[in-house]
Amino acid sequence: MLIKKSADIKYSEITPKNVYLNRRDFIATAGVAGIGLAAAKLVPEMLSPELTAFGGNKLQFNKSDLSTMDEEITPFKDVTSYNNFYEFGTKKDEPAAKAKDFQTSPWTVSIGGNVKHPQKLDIASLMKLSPLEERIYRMRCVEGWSMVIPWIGIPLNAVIKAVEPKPKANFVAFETLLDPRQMPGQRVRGLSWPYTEGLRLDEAMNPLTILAVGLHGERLPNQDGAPIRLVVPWKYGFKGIKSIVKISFVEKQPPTAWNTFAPKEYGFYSNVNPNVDHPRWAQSSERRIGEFRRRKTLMFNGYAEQVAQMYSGMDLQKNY
Ligand SMILES: Nc1nc2c(c(=O)[nH]1)N[C@H]1C(S)=C(S)[C@@H](COP(=O)(O)O)O[C@H]1N2
Ligand SMILES: [Mo]
Repeated sequence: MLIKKSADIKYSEITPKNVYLNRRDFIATAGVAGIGLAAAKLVPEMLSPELTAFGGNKLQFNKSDLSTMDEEITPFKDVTSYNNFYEFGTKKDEPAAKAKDFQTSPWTVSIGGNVKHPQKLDIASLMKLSPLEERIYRMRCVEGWSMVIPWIGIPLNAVIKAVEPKPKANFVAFETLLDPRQMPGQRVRGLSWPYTEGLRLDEAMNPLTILAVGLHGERLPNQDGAPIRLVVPWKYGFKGIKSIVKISFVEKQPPTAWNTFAPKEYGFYSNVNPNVDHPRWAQSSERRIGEFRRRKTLMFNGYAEQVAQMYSGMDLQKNY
């Protein structure tokens, strides 16, 4: 399947059953915008993606029981204004400012390598692989700050089951879009572009691992990795690669952006671990965005019960 112009995409493709515009919202705003109510009732199926902006970016989703429920959610404002997305600059406020016009539609993710069914999927087809779920997760950046984010997405294992990995698929490699024209950070020296990340197949299959397409009830803002990004809550934030265009199933541990840049500082696994310090700073505590006190960082970011068994027998001082 080739990348189609948005005008060629049928509504059935861009809007699967489990994720469509919140119709009540659409009708309400359509009224305000001066579009007749009768027409609004008839035409949502025929709207172009541009027009759907009237209805906002609301997503329909189920609430997952894998959510972390006992912590205060970080406000939308903070989640969307304090970002790391080096393609749009290295300062925390740059992605929000510089990714404003980033084109995320149409968008295709190619999935291949050692799989029985390689494919190129648009975002809508990817979302159709599984009902959208909200997953509230603690997120911990290697720099020492953390947030609690209500992500919306699908389990990565739904994608993996659909493409059926072959026996040689031991790792999953991810790539961000390479487009220096749109991404000013890719025009300067730093990380090697495109940004890459990787997981072991069992980590990718873990029920906690999701591909996110939204947060706080809405489609992902560009600065948070639109239209689709990885979320692995027991690993440092940089494993959560943004704006993914390629997923490949490979035999050997794939190169990853930060590990290639500074292998002594950022390992392949990068599991949140208060007992393994970064060479230049401790990892034993963190500051939740919006708070001043420091919290103790938890082993596997508090998700040990769900993930620790994947690393039993591994030396986590060596495999940081
Ligand atoms: N493509 C890409 N993905 C990326 C990054 C990046 O610079 N480029 N930064 C990572 C880092 S260091 C973090 S902490 C998280 C931040 O995600 P957020 O801005 O949505 O909180 O994105 C990760 N994903
Ligand atoms: Mo990070």
